[in-house]
Amino acid sequence: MSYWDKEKECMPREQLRELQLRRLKETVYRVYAFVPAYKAKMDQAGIRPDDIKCLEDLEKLPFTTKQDLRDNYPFGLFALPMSEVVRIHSSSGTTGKPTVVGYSKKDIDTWSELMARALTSAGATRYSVIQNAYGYGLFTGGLGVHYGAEKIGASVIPSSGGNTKRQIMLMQDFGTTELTCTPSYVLFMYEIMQEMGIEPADLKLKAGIFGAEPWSENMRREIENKLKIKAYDIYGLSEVIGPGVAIECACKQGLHIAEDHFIAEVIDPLSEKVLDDGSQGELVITTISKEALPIIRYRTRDLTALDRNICDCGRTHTRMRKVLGRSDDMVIIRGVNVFPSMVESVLLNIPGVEPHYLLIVERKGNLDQLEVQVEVSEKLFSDEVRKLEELGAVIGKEMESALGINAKIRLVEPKSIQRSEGKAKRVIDRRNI
Ligand code: DLL
Repeated sequence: MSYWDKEKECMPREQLRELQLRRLKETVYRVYAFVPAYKAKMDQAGIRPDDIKCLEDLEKLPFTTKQDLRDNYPFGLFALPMSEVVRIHSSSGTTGKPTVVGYSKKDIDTWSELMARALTSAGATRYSVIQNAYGYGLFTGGLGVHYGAEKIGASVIPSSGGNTKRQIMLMQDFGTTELTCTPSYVLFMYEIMQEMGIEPADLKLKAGIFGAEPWSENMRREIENKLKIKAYDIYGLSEVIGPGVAIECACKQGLHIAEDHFIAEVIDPLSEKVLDDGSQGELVITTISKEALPIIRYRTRDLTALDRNICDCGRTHTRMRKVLGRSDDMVIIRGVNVFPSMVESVLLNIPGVEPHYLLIVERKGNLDQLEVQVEVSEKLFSDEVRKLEELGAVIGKEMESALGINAKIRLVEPKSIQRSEGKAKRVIDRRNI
């Protein structure tokens, strides 16, 4: 087992809770004093900073949502003057104004530390050659990973997203040992490798640190088998800091949340009540060390469950289950909640099915219909129609028994579904148009 900062990562829980409480109190005082929008919300809820006396008091504080960030666009939630802000990132968002986040010098240090921990947890060292194919720019993936990789002293290749043939050439020529990108992008890279006649065994690649979008255990198996590497899940979001909020260790039994910097809760998204550990709900995060943009009880919209048991790796930080999906990506088909990752899990258990799929939702009359487009292997596609029909029927049946929904299955030609160099788009919802 390798740790970047064993003292912090394996800190006894009592000590960790003390640290969290101290930092939480400081954060609440700071936002109350310096961010008018937080003061207004707390005043409205009748809470004063002094009311936070123990960690359980966190529940008394109001939630923060993406809407709050939008309402205070661009810098209204910053707790520092712009002269102290050294970096601005932003996430595009599909509708409306982007979400803007800011960092002080210390925030950048914290973030780099967290990314150093994350990369070390996935086995990277100063001898690693890390190819960072997360997009550089306003997206937090590129620069977030970059600073952490430099911090551990690895050799970083800032390849950013795209230009896939060049990515593969770099991997070959520079001897990349760790690859960082989205899970959908690594699968696309694999296809191009095949076209170029390059076998994973020809490469030095040992591990990948994949995140920024949901991916199932079956997808992990697919990536590990195809690329012959270990695939680790990394989680994060711009509003909280970026990548590095949570990372898997070698045990791969959930992602350790960096609890010396964040407090995690899981709530029922409807009643907004805090749920017990182990129950699935929406992840809510409070930052307790951020300076420029502290955020209180941020509703991530990501669905997961928490496990506070100490992990076999020795880390004491709470683990979150692999994210099932974002509530925004959930489609409700005739009353059944369906996440793309659930469909993915079913599909990837069926031989002949490729890990490329798309969910299309339409409303016909008053009825919602789900079509799942699935790519099949080259071999199968050129086979008899009867075989394809049989496969379609098998997928339909598996989907019905696993998810309880009746979907139209459309088998499509290999490589016909659009590939992604960043976050994959898995759902097209035509109901709103
Ligand atoms: O995606 C930060 C990041 C970059 C994470 C690189 C990991 C690696 P945003 O663009 O703000 O930030 O998007 C955050 O992406 O709320 C989740 O819905 C989703 N997400 C991020 N990591 C995972 C993951 C970055 N490992 C949003 N599994 C989050 C599932 C993830 N979903």
